[in-house]
Amino acid sequence: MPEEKLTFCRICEPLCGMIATVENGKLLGLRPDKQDPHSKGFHCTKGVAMEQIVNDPDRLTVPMRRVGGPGEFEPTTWEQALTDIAGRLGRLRAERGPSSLAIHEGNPPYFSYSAVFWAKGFQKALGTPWFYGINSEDGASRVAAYKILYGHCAHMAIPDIRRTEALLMLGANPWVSKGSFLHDPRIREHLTGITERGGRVFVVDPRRTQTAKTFEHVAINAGTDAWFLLSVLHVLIGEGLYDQAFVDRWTSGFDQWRTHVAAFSPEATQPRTGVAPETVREVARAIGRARAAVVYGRTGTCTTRFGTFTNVLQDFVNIITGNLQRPGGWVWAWSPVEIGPMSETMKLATYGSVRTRVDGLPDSFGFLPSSALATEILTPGEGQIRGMVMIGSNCVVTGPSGERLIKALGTLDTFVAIDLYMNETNKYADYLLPATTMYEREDIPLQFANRYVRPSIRVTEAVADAPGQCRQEWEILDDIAARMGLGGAYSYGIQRQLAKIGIRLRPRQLADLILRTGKGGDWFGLRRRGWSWRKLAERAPRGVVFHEYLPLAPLRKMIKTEGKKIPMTDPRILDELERLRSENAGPSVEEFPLRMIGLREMNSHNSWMHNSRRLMPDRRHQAFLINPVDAARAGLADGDDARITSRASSIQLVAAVSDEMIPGTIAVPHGWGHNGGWRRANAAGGATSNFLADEVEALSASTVLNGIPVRVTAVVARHDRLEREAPATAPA
Ligand SMILES: Nc1nc2c(c(=O)[nH]1)N[C@H]1C(S)=C(S)[C@@H](COP(=O)(O)OP(=O)(O)OC[C@H]3O[C@@H](n4cnc5c(=O)[nH]c(N)nc54)[C@H](O)[C@@H]3O)O[C@H]1N2
Ligand SMILES: Nc1nc2c(c(=O)[nH]1)N[C@H]1C(S)=C(S)[C@@H](COP(=O)(O)OP(=O)(O)OC[C@H]3O[C@@H](n4cnc5c(=O)[nH]c(N)nc54)[C@H](O)[C@@H]3O)O[C@H]1N2
Ligand code: SF4
Ligand SMILES: [Mo]
Repeated sequence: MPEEKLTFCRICEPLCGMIATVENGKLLGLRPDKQDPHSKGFHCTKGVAMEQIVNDPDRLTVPMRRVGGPGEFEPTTWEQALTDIAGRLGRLRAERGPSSLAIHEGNPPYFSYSAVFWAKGFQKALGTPWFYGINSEDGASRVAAYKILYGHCAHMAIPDIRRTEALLMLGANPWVSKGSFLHDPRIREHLTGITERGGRVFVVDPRRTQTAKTFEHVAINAGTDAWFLLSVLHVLIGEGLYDQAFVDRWTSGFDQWRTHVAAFSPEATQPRTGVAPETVREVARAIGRARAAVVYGRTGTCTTRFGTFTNVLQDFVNIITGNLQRPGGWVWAWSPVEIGPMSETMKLATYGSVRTRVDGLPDSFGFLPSSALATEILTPGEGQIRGMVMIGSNCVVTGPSGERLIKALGTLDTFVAIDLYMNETNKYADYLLPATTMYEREDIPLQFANRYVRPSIRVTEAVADAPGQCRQEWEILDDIAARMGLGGAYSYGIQRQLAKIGIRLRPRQLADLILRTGKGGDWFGLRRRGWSWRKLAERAPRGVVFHEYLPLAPLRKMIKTEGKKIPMTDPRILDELERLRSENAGPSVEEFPLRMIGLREMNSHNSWMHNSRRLMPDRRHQAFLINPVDAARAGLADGDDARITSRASSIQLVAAVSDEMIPGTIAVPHGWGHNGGWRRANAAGGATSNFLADEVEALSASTVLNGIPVRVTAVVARHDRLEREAPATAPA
C-alpha cells in the first residue's frame, strides 16, 4: 500500500511543503501540500519533477573508481574506495602539508544542514585553509558589501516586502527564481500585494522578464546599475529626499557623497545606462517619498564588473532614506536560531579572512572563489592544491573558464567527488561517491533560518530509501576523516570533546541543541512554548510559522563597525568609485559590441536537472535571446545558428529573436553543454555559456557573468541561408 508522507522540497529557497507518495521505500510521486502553513500549496514543476531525479537510472548508486580516461569508471566497494581515498589524501597531507588539500562545495549540498556542518568540519579536520565554492558565481559581492558597511556578514538583511510601499528590484527575477536570499514561497502574492496597496514596484533588468512585465520595467544596459544608482542618489540628495537625522545618527562620510554624486545626474548617466532621466527621477521620488521603501538586488547585479559597489550603492539608498531596519525596509530578520554564532563557529561568516595563494583573492561566506581554482592547481609551490574533495558541484559548467579548469583537474594527484551524477566536472575525478537525494535524508533548514519573510521552521525525516549504496555527505566525510586518523569531521569543538569520551554527536543531536537553545527553542523544558526537533516532528509535522510579520531587533545590534557608524567613505568604496569614473565605455566596443547576460530558465536548475524527461522533453533546446535590431545587424533570423565570441572563448548556439531584450544585450541560458553520465541531458545539446566568462570583480572575486563583452556572428551567411531554405521547386 502506498503511504503519504509530509516533507519539503530543498531545490531552492522557498522550501515548499510537499507530500511524498512512497511504497516499500520507493518514491512514487511528489505533490504540493496545500495545508503547509509556510508555502500553502505553492510549488513549481522542478519540485514535482524531482521524483524523476530520485528514480533516475543514470544516477550514481555505487562508488565508482576511475579505470581509464575521463568518465571511464567501474564500480567498486565503499571499503576499497574509502581506504584508498583516506590513504592518498593522508599521504599528500603528510608529505606536502594540509594546504595541499582543498574542498569544493556546490549549491545543492548547501541545502542539507548536515552536509553544511560536516563539510566545514571536514575542512577543520584536514586543517586546510582552502574551502572553495560557487558563492563567487552567486552572492559573494553581497557578502563583501555587508562586511564593509556593517562590519559583519553573519546575518543577511532581506527586503520586508510585506510592509513596503515602494520596491526597487535590480537583477532579480522571482517569477522564475522564486526568490533568493529571501525565503518566501508566497513571494508573488507578497510582491503584487505592494501594488495592490497602492505602492510601486520597479524592476531594473536588461530583459523584460516575467517579473518586469508584471510591474514597472526599467530597461537598463547590462552591467551599468552602479551608474543608475549613483543618479538615483543624485536625485535623492539633490531634492532633499533623505532622512538627515538618520544619516547623522548612523553614518559617517555622508557629506562627501553630496560632492561625489554631483557628477552623476540622470542626464549624465543616461548614455551609459540607457535609462531615461525622467525614469530615474520617477524612481528616486517614489522611493524617497514612500513611507517605507526598499532596494533589493540579486544575482543579476551581484555578478557584474561593479558587483560589490552596486550592492553598496543599493544599501546607500536604503540607508539615507532611513529605511534600514524599519518595517517595510531593508531588515535583518527574526530567526528562531542564533545564526550569528553558528556561522562564526563554522567560519561561514567571513569576507577576506582567507586569500588564495597565487592571486590573493578573498573568501566570502566561508568560500574561496572558484575562478581561482585552476591557477591554484596549476601553479607549483607550497600550498599548491594536489588533492580535492568536491561535494555536489559542477563548476566546469557553472563557474568561469571551464576549459582551463578541465586541464587543471586532470593534473590533480587525487580528486574525489560526492554527487548524484557523473557530471562535466567530476568525470575527471578518481572516485565518484554516490550521495543520497534530499528525500533520502532527514533535514532541518537551520542554515537559512534568518532569511524568511514569515519566520518558519520545520523538520523532515527521510521519506524514501536510498537506492543501491548511496550515503549522506556527512557520513562519507566523517568516515574519510576518521580513516585518516583525524577523529571525525567535527565543526564544533564540543563534538571533538565529546568524542574523546566516546560520544559521537550525530547531525540531528547537534541541530537539536542549536534549535533548543535559540529564540524558538524549548530550552530543555524551560520554555513551554518553545520547540525541539522531536516536538516539531510530533506536534507540527508541517512546521510552524513563528511570526506573521517580522519583529525587528534594534538597529544598533546589527551594526558592528568601529564607532557603530556605517562608513560611507570606506577606502574600498571610494576606490571603486574611482575605478568606475575612469572606466571608458567598456572593453573594446568595436571588437565586442554586445554585452552578454545569463538567463535562468523555469525548467532548469543551474546544471543539474536536465536529465528529467518532464523538465527536458525531446523538443527542448537551448537558445539565446537577441533584440531584432542586433539580430538584423548580425544577419540573423529567428532559429539561426550563431557564434558568440568573448575574449575568453567562443560557443555556437541557436538565436531566438526577441524584443524582450534591450538592444545591445543578449541573454544566454547557463548550465548547458552536457557530456557527463546523464544521457538525456547530453542528448539535449547546447553549449556552456560560462566558457565565455573569465573576468573577476575587484572586491569580492565574483565572476563577471553579466555584462560580458561579446560579438555575435551568423554561422551561415545570409545568402547561403536563403539558398538553403529555398524550396527545390521554387519558380526561377
Ligand atoms: N528555475 C530556476 N530557479 C532557480 C534557479 C534556477 O537555476 N532555475 N537557481 C536558484 C539559485 S541557485 C539562485 S542563486 C536564485 C537566483 O535568483 P535571481 O537572482 O532572482 O535569479 P535570476 O533569474 O538569475 O535573476 C537575475 C536577473 O538579473 C538580470 N540581469 C542580468 N544582468 C543584469 C544587469 O547587469 N543589471 C540588472 N539590473 N539586471 C541584470 C537577468 O536578466 C535576470 O532577470 O534562483 C534560484 N532559483
Ligand atoms: N552564467 C551563469 N552562471 C551561473 C549562474 C548564473 O546566473 N549565470 N548562477 C550561479 C549560481 S547562483 C549557482 S548557485 C551556481 C551553481 O553551481 P553548482 O553548484 O556548481 O551547480 P549545480 O548545477 O547546482 O549542481 C552541482 C552538482 O550537485 C549535484 N547534486 C544535486 N543534489 C545533490 C545532493 O543532494 N548532494 C550532492 N552531493 N550533490 C548533489 C548535481 O548532481 C550536480 O552535479 O551556478 C552559477 N552559475
Ligand atoms: S519553488 Fe519549486 S524547486 Fe523551489 S522549493 Fe518550491 S517546489 Fe522546490
Ligand atoms: Mo545560486
